[in-house]
Amino acid sequence: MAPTLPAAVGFLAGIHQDGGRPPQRVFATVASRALWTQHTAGQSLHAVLLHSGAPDGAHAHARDTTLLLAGELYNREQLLPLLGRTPPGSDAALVLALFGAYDVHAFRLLNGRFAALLAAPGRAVLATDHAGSLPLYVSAAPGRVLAATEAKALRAAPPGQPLPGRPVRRLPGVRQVPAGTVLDLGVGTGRCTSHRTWAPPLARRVLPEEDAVEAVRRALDDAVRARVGPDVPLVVLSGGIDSSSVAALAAAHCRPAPVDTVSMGTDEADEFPQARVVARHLGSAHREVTVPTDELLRRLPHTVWAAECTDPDVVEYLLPLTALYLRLGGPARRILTGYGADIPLGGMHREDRLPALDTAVSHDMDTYDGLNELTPVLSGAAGHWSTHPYWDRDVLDVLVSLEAGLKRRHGQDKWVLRAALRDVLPHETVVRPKLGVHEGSGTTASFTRLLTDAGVPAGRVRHAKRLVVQELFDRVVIEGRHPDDVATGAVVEHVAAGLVPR
Ligand code: AMP
Ligand code: PCX
Ligand code: MG
Repeated sequence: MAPTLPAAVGFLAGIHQDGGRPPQRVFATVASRALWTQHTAGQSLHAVLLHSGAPDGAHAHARDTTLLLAGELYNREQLLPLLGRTPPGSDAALVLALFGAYDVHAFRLLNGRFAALLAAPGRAVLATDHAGSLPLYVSAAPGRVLAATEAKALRAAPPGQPLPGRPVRRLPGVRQVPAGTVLDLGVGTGRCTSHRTWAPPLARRVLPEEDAVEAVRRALDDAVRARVGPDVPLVVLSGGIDSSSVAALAAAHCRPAPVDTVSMGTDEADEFPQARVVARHLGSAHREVTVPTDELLRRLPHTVWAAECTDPDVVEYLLPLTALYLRLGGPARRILTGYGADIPLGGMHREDRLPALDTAVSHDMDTYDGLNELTPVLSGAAGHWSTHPYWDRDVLDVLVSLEAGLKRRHGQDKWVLRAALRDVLPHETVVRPKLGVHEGSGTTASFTRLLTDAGVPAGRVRHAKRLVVQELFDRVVIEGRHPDDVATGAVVEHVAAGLVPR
């Protein structure tokens, strides 16, 4: 039986021409670690793989080239015929074989959730999936390249040279490899060439309603099927159209076994009744988890530690999910979410004007990179593996490119998705407008109250949230402290005390 989790869920690796070794092996991801070293053609590769029992599937070797792959591919069947020989067993072997045939352009072929490092004589190739959904960080200087799936693993790296990519707060030598990008580095020279392998569609397609509905249904069904895995997965279910659609399609793929679903609420707010309607309709094995608000707020450091994100809005979206993952317990699970549907569909945009909707979609598709919203480390900090069907490459291509009038239609938001799933969900679920997870769980309200209780004026709450998140980032990423040792309350007090009156 294939394992539930990918062969590896993260790594730290160093390629050195002078016998050096990579620094810090600190990760938020909870997993077993496999260490290995390889010497080829005057350079050494030291790697730490984070895995769940079968690390050999995460690296592949051919002649003098080695590939490390964290994560997984979702279009293996499409790719296998390209190779025409004995099918490579693991995703890493498949990517290495494709690299042999296409070089860096192999990464244009992949639909997956992965970060990859390829070491060849004098050459280090780093690649992210189309969405950068598994973050990848790099630090390089002539003679050495360090790469890791968590920035904190590189926090003590010696100074690096300028590289393309996103700067990381207070880590001057470290860059985040952009989404859908391959960096091709000369290990000896430090010279770097960057190749973009995916970009969000800019054009919009005009389709008859039924064709759009069918395209969405087919793409989403394929994406869910590719992510279900060998065991029954767990779907994090709010009862909104996004996660309910994923749960319905996953349930269909698992039948006759019931799919597992879980809903999260707090002592202040929940959407349990709405989720229950869906769970009952699908016959899922459903669980409700109530996280007390003080525990929720104590998970702020864990959220920043896992996501390595300094955007306060995004941290607010991710906090309730992180708190839920940390409460799940039990063996490692494959978790499916509805996260990300609102970005290509303009679901957070609650008004009728189509130009404003497409402005929101275009803006969000221009700005997602580096936010780490989809990072598997959020669930990885609890030993689980999450995956998000709406950010499947093919689903995203379809959803982004539909003209805005298919997204907002007949007075409904996300109309095309609602229409695509109407035969497998209760009518009330199909038509229900929904709050975001940060609202439905009371997260935004309780974080705001924490700040106002500490004396932050209402008009400065947004600014204060930004400062709190930055300070948490400095404690748990830059200084490398464990989030259990960082008190949200103390950071809030510090920020509140430091706010200069306006
Ligand atoms: P949202 O778009 O705000 O519904 O949140 C993104 C995703 O997070 C949803 O599609 C669900 O998969 C998950 N989620 C949101 N709220 C909850 C909840 N209360 N319990 C469990 N999962 C949730
Ligand atoms: N979401 C959204 C994503 C939030 C917006 N992110 C962005 N613009 N990069 C979703 O699931 O699509 C909620 C809570 O809604 C998180
Ligand atoms: Mg949603």
